[in-house]
Amino acid sequence: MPNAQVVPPRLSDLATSPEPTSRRHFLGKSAFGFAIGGAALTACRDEESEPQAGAKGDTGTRAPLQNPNSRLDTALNVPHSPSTAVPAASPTADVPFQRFDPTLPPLQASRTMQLNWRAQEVPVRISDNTVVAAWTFEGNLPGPIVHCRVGDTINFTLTNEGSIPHSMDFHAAQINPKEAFRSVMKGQSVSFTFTPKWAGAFMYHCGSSPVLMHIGAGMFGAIIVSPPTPLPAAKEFVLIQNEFYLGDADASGIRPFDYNKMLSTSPDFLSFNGRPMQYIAAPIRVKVGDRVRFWVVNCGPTHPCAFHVVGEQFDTMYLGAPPGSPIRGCQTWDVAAGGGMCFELMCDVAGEFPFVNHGFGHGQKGAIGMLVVE
Ligand SMILES: [Cu+2]
Repeated sequence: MPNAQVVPPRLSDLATSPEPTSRRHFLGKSAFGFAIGGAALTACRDEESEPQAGAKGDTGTRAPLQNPNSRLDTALNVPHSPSTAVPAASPTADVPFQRFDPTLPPLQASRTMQLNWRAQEVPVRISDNTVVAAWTFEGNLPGPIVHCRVGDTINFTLTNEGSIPHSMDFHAAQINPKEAFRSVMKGQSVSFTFTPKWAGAFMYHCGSSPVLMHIGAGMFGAIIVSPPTPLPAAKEFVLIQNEFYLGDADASGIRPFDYNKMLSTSPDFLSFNGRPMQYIAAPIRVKVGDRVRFWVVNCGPTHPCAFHVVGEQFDTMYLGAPPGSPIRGCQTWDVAAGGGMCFELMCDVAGEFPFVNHGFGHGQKGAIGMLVVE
């Protein structure tokens, strides 16, 4: 079921889970040698700010949703005041956790796609104890997964409902960025049309200045372009890696994104599809005999993703646009920040197979999930 409600992992629990038979424990103590816990997650736990009891409901006031670094956006040199212009946010208790469905959406029959999206600044729950003040496309982090074909016509319109300038940059487009990817102010829209020329897994993101802040605060996602001739039948999933650089929680328990931390390039958490370790709590499930195709897009904003599936090998990994340039028998491949690649494996062994960023300083901060083959 898409976006089914599940109990998300507490990031802090993963360091201390006492349950000897749980998947968390399996990951924490497994012989694979990538113990969850230890210094990295202890540091995360220490830095996490739990919502203060009573602080979010006693007065009935609603804290403004703001990223202090929004003032750094000078793309259009228009002064703005986040403290008055940003809409009020709900207390964190009102923000539900939703597992991000990794399933690649089916292709639509029409060869023309109309996308009317909104840039919105809204809180997003990334774990049961962390809500972030996200800047989003369509109210979620990542934005919607787009699936189209080479040669399709994509008519795109972005309407800015946020308080500061936003924009859209599709890596699948060949277009004059100065015109199409320009920033628009609150209440304004920008429209453009493009036709993907190459198959592959492509990033999209807000390109407003400073780009680091807009990507880092949640304005990113994936557009998957299938080749003209369909690839072999497979269970297809999209994994979008991102990093979180967070400040301390405000009175309502919402954590802003921290631009100086982004510049430092030492993230608090990473994730696949916007929720650290969500596919440990609710794994991706397939059957023995299934071919699995992972479209991995690394939205960064900074670090690479050394994509690997523990206990498996990729029989095919496409270095360029699928089905061209296949690499056979690959164990791990780096997906650069701003890049995307397509990995395939045959699930002919049953079991629980962790998929990870094998750069484990990042994997242990949340870029890890579980593929269950039944
Ligand atoms: Cu933006």
